[in-house]
Amino acid sequence: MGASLGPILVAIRGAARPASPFRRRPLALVWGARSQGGAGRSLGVPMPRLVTILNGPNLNLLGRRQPEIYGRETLADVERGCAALAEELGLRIRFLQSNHEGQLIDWIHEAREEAQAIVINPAALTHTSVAILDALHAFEGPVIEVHVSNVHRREGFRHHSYVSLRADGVIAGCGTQGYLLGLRRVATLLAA
Ligand code: DHK
Repeated sequence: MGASLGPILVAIRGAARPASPFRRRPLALVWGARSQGGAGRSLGVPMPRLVTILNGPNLNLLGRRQPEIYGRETLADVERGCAALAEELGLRIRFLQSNHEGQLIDWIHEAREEAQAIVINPAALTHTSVAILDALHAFEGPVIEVHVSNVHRREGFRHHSYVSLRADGVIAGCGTQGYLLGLRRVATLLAA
């Protein structure tokens, strides 16, 4: 039994429930670690679903730039809060930030392969990026758009969102709590 076969991924509960737009992929995966010292202990344990949380330009400065608009919580604070809530909800997160549109698109493509849902604050790219919209159209699971500030109470150019054409839900003006609300919504949609 010394051979290390690595994790085994097994799809379970495929088609029994009525069709939901978010059930095109298997509901859950079971992973069995015959290696990694697990000795099969995790066989049969459902692997938590992965939610990719994406942050666009300038959000690395959250908590320091325009705190009167975006608040004083940093992105690291937000990540910690999301990780704690995700655990409570039985989810995993991959939390990412980039100032570069192409990098965000690459991460959306990666999410196609590995994640069951996306929570995205595209920041200023919300209002300009058809490319991010197209990438999100290529993603099959739920997408929740988050804005820390109430974009509708701000300059006119922030009132239009390309991403909203794809998003299953939009949260704006709830501060950084919007990310947590987004995660909760994702959990609901994935369980529906
Ligand atoms: C963040 C930004 O950086 C702005 O460009 C958007 C969004 C709003 C937010 O509220 O999180 O217009």
